[in-house]
Amino acid sequence: MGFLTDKRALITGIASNRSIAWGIAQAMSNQGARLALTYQNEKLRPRVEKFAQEFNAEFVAPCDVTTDSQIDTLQESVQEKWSDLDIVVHSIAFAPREQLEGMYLDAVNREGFNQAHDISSYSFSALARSFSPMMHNGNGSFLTLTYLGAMRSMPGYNVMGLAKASLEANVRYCAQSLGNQGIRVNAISAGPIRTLAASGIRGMKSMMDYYEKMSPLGRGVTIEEVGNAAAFLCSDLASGITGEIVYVDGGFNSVGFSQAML
Ligand code: NAD
Ligand code: 0WE
Repeated sequence: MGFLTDKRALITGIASNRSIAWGIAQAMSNQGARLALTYQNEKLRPRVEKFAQEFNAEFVAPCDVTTDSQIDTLQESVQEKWSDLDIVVHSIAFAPREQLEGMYLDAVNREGFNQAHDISSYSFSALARSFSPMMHNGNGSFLTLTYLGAMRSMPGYNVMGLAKASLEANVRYCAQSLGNQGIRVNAISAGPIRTLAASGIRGMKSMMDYYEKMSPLGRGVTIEEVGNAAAFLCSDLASGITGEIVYVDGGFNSVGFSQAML
């Protein structure tokens, strides 16, 4: 018997078997959760359908979070299939690629700013508003994924850092909004992991090397480790935790300087 036995979890953001959402789906499934997976577009559909089979997920459904009607349609199909819901995982971020290069002030513009904030932060509120009424049994849980670039400036992360700062505030405001219904809202701030979203980023190799040297654990973190923390945070074991940003980063954020750098 896992600690998520019979919990129904809706998981967004799987694009490959390296996706953080894939690690979360696996960990939740290992703990006995019942899964539903969403895919962003038709290109990703066959892949997500294959993963759904592997995780024994009960259904898959499309959801591009830039469109209100797709969120509404997703809510209707989850309502129809399950009627109750326990867990929603938001593992979605996007900024136009040219925003993630060079100096922040050279890259940022109104459209890039708006798109990053819309997809990476607003969409979390939209899902919280849409799915919280389905969390009937008084211990529902929302989870999103953030990055240290919300708190510290990082070369190239640029407008995504502002969007993640907004997302982290979003976690606290959603926690306030939903607390009286017993619904908890948290985020995991993960260390850098080689996923599609981290591919083709200039300087990623040196950032990962520095991170391995600086973090107390002396290594990177895996999607399995993020998945396990996610499973815990969305379980009744974490019933006292809400509005929180939990770092799963090998301790990198806690360090000023490391022995290995001397
Ligand atoms: P990924 O590329 O596997 O996942 C990103 C997902 O976002 C994809 O599944 C994509 O389909 C989805 N997405 C983008 N735009 C969307 C839209 N309009 N509608 C619906 N879905 C959309 O990469 P990942 O690293 O697993 O990213 C997942 C989350 O983890 C993101 O929020 C990311 O910021 C966060 N994160 C990643 C790292 C890292 O180093 N990889 C570190 C900390 C936090
Ligand atoms: O949140 C992220 C990346 C999110 C992301 C990635 C892409 C690549 C493809 C958002 N939008 C896009 N748009 C694309 O067109 N991470 C935490 C991973 C990441 O991205 C960085 C990092 C790290 C770490 C960008 C610069 C510096 C560090």
